[in-house]
Amino acid sequence: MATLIRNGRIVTAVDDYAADILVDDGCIRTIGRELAVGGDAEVHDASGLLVLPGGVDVHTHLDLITPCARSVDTFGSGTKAAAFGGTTTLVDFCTPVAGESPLKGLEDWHRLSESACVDVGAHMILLDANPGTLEDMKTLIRSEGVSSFKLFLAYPGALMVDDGALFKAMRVAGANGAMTCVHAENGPVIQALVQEALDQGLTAPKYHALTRPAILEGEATQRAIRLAELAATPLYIVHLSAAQALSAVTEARDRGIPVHAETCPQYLFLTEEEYARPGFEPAKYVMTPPLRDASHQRELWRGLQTDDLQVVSTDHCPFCFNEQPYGMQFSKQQGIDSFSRIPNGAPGVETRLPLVFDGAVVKHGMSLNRFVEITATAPAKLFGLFPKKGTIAVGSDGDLVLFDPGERWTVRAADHHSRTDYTLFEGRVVTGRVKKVFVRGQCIVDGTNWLGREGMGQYLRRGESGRP
Ligand code: DUC
Ligand code: ZN
Ligand code: ZN
Repeated sequence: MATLIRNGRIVTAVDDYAADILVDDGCIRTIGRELAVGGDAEVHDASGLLVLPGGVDVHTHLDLITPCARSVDTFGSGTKAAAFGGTTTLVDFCTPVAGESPLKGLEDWHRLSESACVDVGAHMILLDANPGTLEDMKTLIRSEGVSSFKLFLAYPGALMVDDGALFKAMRVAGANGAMTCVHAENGPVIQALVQEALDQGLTAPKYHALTRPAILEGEATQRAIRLAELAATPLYIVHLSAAQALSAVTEARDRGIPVHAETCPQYLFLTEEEYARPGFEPAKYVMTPPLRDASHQRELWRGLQTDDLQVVSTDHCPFCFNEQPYGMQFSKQQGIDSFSRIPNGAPGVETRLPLVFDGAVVKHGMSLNRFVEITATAPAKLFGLFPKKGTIAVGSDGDLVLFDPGERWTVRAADHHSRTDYTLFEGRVVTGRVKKVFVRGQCIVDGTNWLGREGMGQYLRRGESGRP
């Protein structure tokens, strides 16, 4: 069935104009004035609303299973939350079991992701760079549509790789059209600081932040950039939170090195003051990297304006604050006696678009085009999804968001669709609200009504990554 969206103000990363959009068979067929359609088309009036490309969030951890904890959103619940927040494409991190082939990890990820309500692609996390793993990288790029890999410079003994392994993986990625994503923190030094704190009996959640200082994010970011430069590969720094890390990225970009970076709403809107909340409540804000002081925030906003930062994604990695209803495995309460056992991560997939609109466009005067670029177009381009995703153009998927730029509303966890029992932004009043969401022409969100279904999301085989 065809879908016609009438009378909207279409905003892409480069355009801003009034027109109708006709979507047929999942794709945008025609864009024009006063389009005529047959009586069987579904017609939506977008008068007074912005028509945006569906949001693209390239950093989520749905149904993440680790030896200690499991993220609480399934692909069904997490993608439904994403849809209500105007995000119609996710690239989720596939985390293989240590010692197992990444190909086996992807098989398991596919099984879990069958319940997705919006379209999803996968990045692959690499836990080593053994000859077999390096071969698997090529298979993943060529045959599975996985064109990006994440490696950790943090978490020794669990996820961390050494510099040699990172360099080997970078070389394979660079030679085969893939992006290397890096979690940039100096793991061994953090480990020493954590041990020092624990030895002194300092176990409260705030010590999570105090043992992961910004300087160690800056150091690891600088190191990753230098290695990428030598390996001649595009690099993407995930969840950048610190001014020192941003200045390393800026310096490299100024020299023409293909370094890219994302930040996340939590780093743009929240500060380390959250760790002074009473009792165990700061555990809600235990994420990695941790929240920083306001001076970092100012730099991040500058970076978004100047394109030193290209993307705002969420790092949606949700755990419940309370043990119930899902059990301890899904809960922050595991760390009640020690910050070192609090699962790292927070929810955010449902609030990204409105929060960034409010912060960037309403409060920082960012153009609507740049807002679309950092939330949809740039991530789609960098990760091999453009122009199928990330824009409104003839031939692109009919993934569209009708957005009211003037509606003021209050963020409440009780209204959310994630299985998490809290939001980082409880009580925050924002301007700008998602009204309707379409995936490949099908209206799946209409105000507060859910019209989508689990399993309707498609797997996204991605093309070459790393080209802006
Ligand atoms: N890194 C992530 O990307 N997400 C959750 C925790 C972490 O360390
Ligand atoms: Zn990370
Ligand atoms: Zn993450």
